[in-house]
Amino acid sequence: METDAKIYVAGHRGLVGSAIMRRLEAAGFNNFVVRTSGELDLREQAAVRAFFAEEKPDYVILAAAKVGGILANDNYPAEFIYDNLMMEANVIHAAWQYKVKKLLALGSTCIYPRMAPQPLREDYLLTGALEPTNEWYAVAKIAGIKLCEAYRKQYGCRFIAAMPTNLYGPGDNFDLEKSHVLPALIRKFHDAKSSHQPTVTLWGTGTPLREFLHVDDMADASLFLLEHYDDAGIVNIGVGEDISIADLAGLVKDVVGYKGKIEYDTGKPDGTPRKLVDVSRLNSLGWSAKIALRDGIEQTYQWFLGNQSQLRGLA
Ligand code: GFB
Repeated sequence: METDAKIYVAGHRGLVGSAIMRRLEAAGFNNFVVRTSGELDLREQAAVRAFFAEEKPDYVILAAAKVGGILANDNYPAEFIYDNLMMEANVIHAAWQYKVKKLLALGSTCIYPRMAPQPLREDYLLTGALEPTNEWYAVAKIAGIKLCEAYRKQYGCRFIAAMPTNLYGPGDNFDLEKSHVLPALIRKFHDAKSSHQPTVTLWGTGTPLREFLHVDDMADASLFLLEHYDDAGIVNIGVGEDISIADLAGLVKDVVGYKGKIEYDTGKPDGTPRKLVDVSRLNSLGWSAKIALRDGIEQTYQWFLGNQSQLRGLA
């Protein structure tokens, strides 16, 4: 990729998009085109086409999405399927129409069947029933994968799709109802420590296992794939190991320095028991994650402390 190539990062202010902007700038890229969701609603087909006609980007990274944790997915199914379907269809179609050189679409490991064998290999896609709490988001993300494959098959588009595991890091959403588990744990333990609360309540049973990839590793993998991968098959992005929610809570509690007790609201859903991805395809291409979980949590907590005024999701 030429350093002066025009790169459109859709979702440039989100958790992943902002990390990708940092990584591309660090690599010397200097020609970006970005739009906030207020400036360009990616659900509006005409607006997306007009944007592509005007800007004609060389590369597109589709990091814009309607995202959220297990409760948000369960409570807002129509928004999760409609918004994500419309954004993907509009951006991918316009990328073909305006001859984008390469496009990277980002999905999620929730696309895999709830009870698929672990670790999850890319070829397990569509081999079984989805996890009920996020099947709407998953179907939308699977559609994004199929859009990339179809435009490659029919038009020869160099559109690739990557499936990251659960992500965390600076720029995350800390809203306690809509966020993912790791930022929720940071906020809950921090608030309980600051206000001397004796207990912190977490959701579910604490027994599910989750894999966590720092968003800076995700951004590095995204640039790696843009430069070195050009095929129809999806590529998992992960660290290759997972941790129980209970053990993760213990880790975050220790990093934050909270001394109280943890209890579980089993009225809240656990979601899929496990979703550890097989990262051998990406590793064989020459990339592997570098940021250890405890280091990543410590770095994220320091960022959380230093950015209280601009945190997303703090009421
Ligand atoms: O991160 P999370 O919301 O989403 O939940 P998923 C992970 C696990 O943490 C679940 C538990 O078992 C939750 O019950 N958990 C415990 C909590 N306490 C909390 C809490 O305070 N907040 C949250 N959010 N969880 C998402 C999908 O699934 O994974 C999305 O719904 C997306 O579509 C994302 O794919 C990556 O990992 O279960």
